[in-house]
Amino acid sequence: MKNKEVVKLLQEIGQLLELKGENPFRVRSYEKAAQNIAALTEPIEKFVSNDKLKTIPGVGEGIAKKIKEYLETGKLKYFDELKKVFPEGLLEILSVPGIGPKTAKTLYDELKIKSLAQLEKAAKEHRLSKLHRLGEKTEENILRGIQMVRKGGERILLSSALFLAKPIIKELEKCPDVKDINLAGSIRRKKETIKDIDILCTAKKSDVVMDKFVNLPQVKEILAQGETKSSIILDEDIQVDLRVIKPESYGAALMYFTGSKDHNIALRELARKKGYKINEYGLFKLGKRSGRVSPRGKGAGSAKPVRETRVAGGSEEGVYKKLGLQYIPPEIREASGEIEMASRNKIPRLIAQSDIKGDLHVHSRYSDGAGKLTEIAEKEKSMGLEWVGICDHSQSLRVAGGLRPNVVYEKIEEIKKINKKNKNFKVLCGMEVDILSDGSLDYDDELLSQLDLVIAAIHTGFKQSEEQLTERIISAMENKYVHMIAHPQGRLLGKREPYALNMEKVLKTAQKTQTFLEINAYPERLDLYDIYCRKAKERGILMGIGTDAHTLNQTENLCLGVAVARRGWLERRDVLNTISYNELIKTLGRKKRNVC
Ligand code: DGT
Ligand code: CA
Repeated sequence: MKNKEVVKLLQEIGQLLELKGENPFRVRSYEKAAQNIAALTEPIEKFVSNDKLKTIPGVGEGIAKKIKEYLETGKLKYFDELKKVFPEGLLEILSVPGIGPKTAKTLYDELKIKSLAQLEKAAKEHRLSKLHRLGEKTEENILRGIQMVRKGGERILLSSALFLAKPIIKELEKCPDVKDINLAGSIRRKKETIKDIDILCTAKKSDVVMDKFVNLPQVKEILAQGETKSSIILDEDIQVDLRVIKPESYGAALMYFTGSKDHNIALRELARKKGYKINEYGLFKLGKRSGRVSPRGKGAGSAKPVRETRVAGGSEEGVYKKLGLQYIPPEIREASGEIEMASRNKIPRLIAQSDIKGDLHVHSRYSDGAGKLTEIAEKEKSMGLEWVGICDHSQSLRVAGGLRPNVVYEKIEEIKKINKKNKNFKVLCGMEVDILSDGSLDYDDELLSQLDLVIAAIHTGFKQSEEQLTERIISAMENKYVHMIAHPQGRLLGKREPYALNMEKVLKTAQKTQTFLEINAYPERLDLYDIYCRKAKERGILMGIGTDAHTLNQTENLCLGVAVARRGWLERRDVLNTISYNELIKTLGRKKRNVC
């Protein structure tokens, strides 16, 4: 699968074109194509073989041809020619968040900076801050950006990791020797980025499973093949570790390798206080007369062997229970109060995928999405949902096909007709309205009042001060027609830090104005993030999951939103997507009635 390579190629072409001063629409189409390919749930090669490349938004005739050439020959003449115009190393510099083509050019012209290492050196020596236009703050941001690029290279998005892991699990499950199998580590906890994929299983004969594992077609390199652990590198340069565990230890091992490390440390401490020992082999009662003598176990400073008896280990539930704890779902095993809550039986029933009835944020062909309204409705319906909020971009976001007011009215009419025809599925006419630099909205109240769903978002002016950005969001929330703030923190994982916001103020205003906050489930965003979801919940703020889908397949990313919600301890009642269409309409009307 070459999705990652193609994304990088298109992003780099976009950057070089921007540097050349090309038409911004052309630049944007490369960016958009790259973004949409990054979020694909299928290999790009499949789109080529099925002749479906042009169904991906942003991929027109020209880009499709380039992708084909690259996949067929491993090279792209157009890109090679384009690169010749610029110094080598420039692309590396452009990958640093906050360094756009203009800054890169200044750095080259004035300081002869041609590589990441030279850039880092210059920033550390404060040579950047002396340049015209670049202040100390930019210099700090650049240093942070360099770290992000380096870190970003080591970790992959949760969606990509799941995409790579699922077929491996499926293949191994087919092995008749395999009994239990599960993901562990950060991918099981659904962290937003993943370093490596951890898999655990039980098997009658470990060598058969290990053989199958290291011979999977997607394996690029075998790092190790052993009886209990094997490690491979996939074509995408991601490491996968498989451990074969004895059935009596499977639960304990799953807990240990799921982590988090801090959760494990806290559990170990609790176990110790209760007279147990916990490790990846099981939970053992210490000091009893009966039982085995620990092979390694000698009490600290004592010459007497410590006797230990296994009291649990086969299942996670069994281990938690013996420790006097309620079962703790993997997503909240982060040592953030879950153990104490579990000891008091206070772990809530977290929201589940099966609770979801709709998606609040999908783009259609009206702006920069690929699907027609009816196609989106059909797709969502086929996933068992009951409603969808179709929120296209507003007029000032021209590069993303923002809608002029008269077109919004056309969309309203079309949706009315669709809803009339459909009894069991409803489309909400929504818009993702830009919060402009001065905090005003991109449409007037008259138009906003006609919409079923208004989500407001910042797409420009990220470099404003914390005060300005916070004020922009606050003033949007103070508009009685704004239901929800989309991707409130504006980060792009591995590419752009969240913009400077005073989150306490944002949460306080959301609570006061009864504005909802989005959990944007676009793989690169996952924004609002878990810790703020939890804070929002504590304030009684309702959250809404939006996939921000630009293609039909991207609507399947709802599961990522559910993952973030679970990591944020959210329950069904905290999330708008779990209510029926009629309840939703009522809930959306509440702000207008109560607050403003
Ligand atoms: P990652 O791979 O960086 O995305 O995050 P994890 O959490 O998957 O970390 P990884 O793969 O290094 O280790 C998997 C799990 O193994 C981790 O979540 C907890 C457990 N673990 C690893 N090292 C230690 C350790 O030193 N002490 C304890 N108690 N547990 C550990
Ligand atoms: Ca891991």
